[in-house]
Amino acid sequence: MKNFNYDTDDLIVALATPWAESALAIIRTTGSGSIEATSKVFSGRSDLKRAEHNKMSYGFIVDPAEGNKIDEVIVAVFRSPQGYTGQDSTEIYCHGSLPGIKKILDALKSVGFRDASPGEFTFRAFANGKMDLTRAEAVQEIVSAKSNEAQSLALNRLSGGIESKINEVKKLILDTVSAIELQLDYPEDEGGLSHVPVDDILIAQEMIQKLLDTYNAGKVYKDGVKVVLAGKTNAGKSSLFNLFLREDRSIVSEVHGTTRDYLESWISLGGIPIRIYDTAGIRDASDIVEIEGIKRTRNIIDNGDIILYLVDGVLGLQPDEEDEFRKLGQKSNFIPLCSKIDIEGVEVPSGFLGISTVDHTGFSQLENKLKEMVFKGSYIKSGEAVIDSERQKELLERCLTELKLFREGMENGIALDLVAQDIKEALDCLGEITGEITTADILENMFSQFCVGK
Ligand SMILES: Nc1nc2c(ncn2[C@@H]2O[C@H](COP(=O)(O)OP(=O)(O)OP(=O)(O)O)[C@@H](O)[C@H]2O)c(=O)[nH]1
Ligand SMILES: [Mg+2]
Repeated sequence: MKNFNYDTDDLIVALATPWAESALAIIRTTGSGSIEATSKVFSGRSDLKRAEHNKMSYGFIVDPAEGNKIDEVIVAVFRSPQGYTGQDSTEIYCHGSLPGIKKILDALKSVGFRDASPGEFTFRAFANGKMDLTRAEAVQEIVSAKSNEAQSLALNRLSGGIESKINEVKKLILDTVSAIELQLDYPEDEGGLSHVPVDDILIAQEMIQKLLDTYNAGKVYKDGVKVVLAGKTNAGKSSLFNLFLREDRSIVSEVHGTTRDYLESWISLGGIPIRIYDTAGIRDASDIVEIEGIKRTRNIIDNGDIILYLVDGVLGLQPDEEDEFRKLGQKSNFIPLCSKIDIEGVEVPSGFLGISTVDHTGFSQLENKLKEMVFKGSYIKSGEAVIDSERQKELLERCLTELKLFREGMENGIALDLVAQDIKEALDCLGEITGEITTADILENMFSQFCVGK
């Protein structure tokens, strides 16, 4: 941990709320001596230096040199080893004025604070043993969650859902490791290898596999699903895009080629964050702007998770789109839609889902079909520990491989000191997940993705 360039002893400060005009803003500080340092820029009825843990003090932030008032504030004090980081910390609740925030930050920097790097507060919490790595990862996930469900799943991880599952597995493996070590130390002991609880390893493997099975669903909640609206010009893509968003976001008109670039937006469908794209209608274009728009559209379609292909219900499938339609139809994540079915005489061809953006016919069926496709039947039960971090997934897979090697080794009568190596490596993988074993690179990579102030 020494090479990791986040110092854990100095005084850091950051704005924890967005850098924007608002009713209130929160500036947080941490580091040993941060309460004393904050008190140098605070003037109130009571002495901040003597404030108890978890207590609020009303007063003013003042310029430490001149003593001029900068803002009227409330300061919360958190004393080591309590509080988020485990170090002395303060939180300043001030007015959300940009010049005011800047003056407070400058005043704090003049008394010894420096700007915090991304994730530095959480890193200190981890370094001081306030949380393991799975919880630290969950902190950022909770901040960036894009749907109710994603937020709840992250909250479960933050409360230690993954950590406790990993610890259960770890306990099973540890029991086996101890039995092996005993056997290695006293090989003459009666009972021999029968003392090694190999069946526990089978249970551990099953538990890890169960956790791994939650990865895809977890990833869906975290990263969302890319849904692309595609089709010829005037098919009704932008109208449907607006219906999903429930706002007039994309321009709709009877002019062919209205949408020339793609638009994207986030929506939540039954808790699943969906990134939905409206695209330029596909046709033989001569205008260079439209040609570029269609090129981008094809790129978006190639990278989409689910394609909703609209065929104009009035015109039916056109000869010049048949190839495109057939090609896309080979993808498993393709939903053909027949638009404008409110218009008299429009008939929905077989295999198509009819939809109208005027009277919303077919819209809830479309939503259900999308949900079905996203989960392929594997819904997550609420309260279940779900992994969505690539890092955790890779480590669990490695752990599983090592356990398999260990069991094969035992079955094939490989020397005990050799199979012991496999099982210890499996244990190390679990240690890396929770952060007991870790390298500077892993930490740097993880915490640098955090927001400043977290
Ligand atoms: N009656 C009816 N008209 C629709 C429906 N959906 C779209 N329209 C009309 O069809 C025309 C084209 O709609 P858009 O949503 O702009 O079509 P688009 O596919 O985005 O077209 P481009 O941007 O040109 O590719 C507009 O005049 C819409 O009002 C529908 O469900 N029913
Ligand atoms: Mg459009």
